Amino acid sequence: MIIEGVGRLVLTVVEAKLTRSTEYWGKMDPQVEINYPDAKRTKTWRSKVSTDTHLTPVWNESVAVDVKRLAGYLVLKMWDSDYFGDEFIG
Ligand SMILES: [Ca+2]
Repeated sequence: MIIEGVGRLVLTVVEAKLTRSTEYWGKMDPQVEINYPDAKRTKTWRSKVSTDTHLTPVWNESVAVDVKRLAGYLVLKMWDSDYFGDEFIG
């Protein structure tokens, strides 16, 4: 996590090392979701899907959050992208 400038929190999702696969066959396609409170509602940001990386996904993506409106918790989730609906990893 990098704090940049005044009033902006820049969250950078870099990489992960997963300890299990949720696929029966084939490679995982992990994606990171960040939920953050912005004023009176929760906003959701999702990274791109990391393909062909299986258990060692790499994203190197950032999202900027307005700290003045941030009043609560950041919730990070990871999903495996699937054609018939994404699967929750953790
Ligand atoms: Ca998948």
